[in-house]
Amino acid sequence: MKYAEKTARGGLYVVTGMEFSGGRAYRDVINACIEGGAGIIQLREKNWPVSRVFEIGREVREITRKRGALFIVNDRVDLALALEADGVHVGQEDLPLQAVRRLVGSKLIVGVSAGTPEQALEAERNGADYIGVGPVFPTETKKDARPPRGLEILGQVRQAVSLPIYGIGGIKLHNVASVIRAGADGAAVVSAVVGAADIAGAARDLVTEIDRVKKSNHQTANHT
Ligand code: TZP
Ligand code: MG
Repeated sequence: MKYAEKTARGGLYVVTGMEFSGGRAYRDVINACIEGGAGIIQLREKNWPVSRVFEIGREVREITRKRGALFIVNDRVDLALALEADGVHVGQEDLPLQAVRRLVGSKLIVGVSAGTPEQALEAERNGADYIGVGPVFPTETKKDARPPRGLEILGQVRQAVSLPIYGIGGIKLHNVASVIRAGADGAAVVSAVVGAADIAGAARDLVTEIDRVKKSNHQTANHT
């Protein structure tokens, strides 16, 4: 697949966190996410030794390649390259985007977390491919998360950049519609999918809801 074809365009983006998956095998969790319609899988295991993340990453690479989902590695450019991932995701406290770009060229998708429209704009100017915006709602998953920024931040970032935007933080089936209506192209979730009893079903419900709102946004846009 050429780089140009590998872009993050929105939809459901699942971020891993195996502590939420109740001991289920990584392979089964990833397969179920993709089965349910997740287009992007991010490998994010903050507390594991890199060697273990690498081992699991090889499995995730194999499954995502076979099934046509994008594979993004959190934080670590070296791991992303070593695993032949499709991309890497960096936050404001990771390696700066310009340094990441120098290392990966146009070979990898680079996603950046932004908590303000200014950070999002800077990321766009420096060559990010998509922006993760949050935390939108309160989350138990990221212990060091900043206070929730609410739906307003999505509208502000939407105004500031034209890149695809993914809302993240506390997104569930009952509030995902509001995230898309506020300006996000997609939703990034951990617990709503990885922690669900029926992972594929939870992913499918979120995808259906995202698609439904996008369709109605599109129709509204065409009639104004
Ligand atoms: N970054 C901002 S909030 C968050 C991350 C990784 C965690 C999101 O997890 P959940 O379970 O979807 O609230
Ligand atoms: Mg990070």
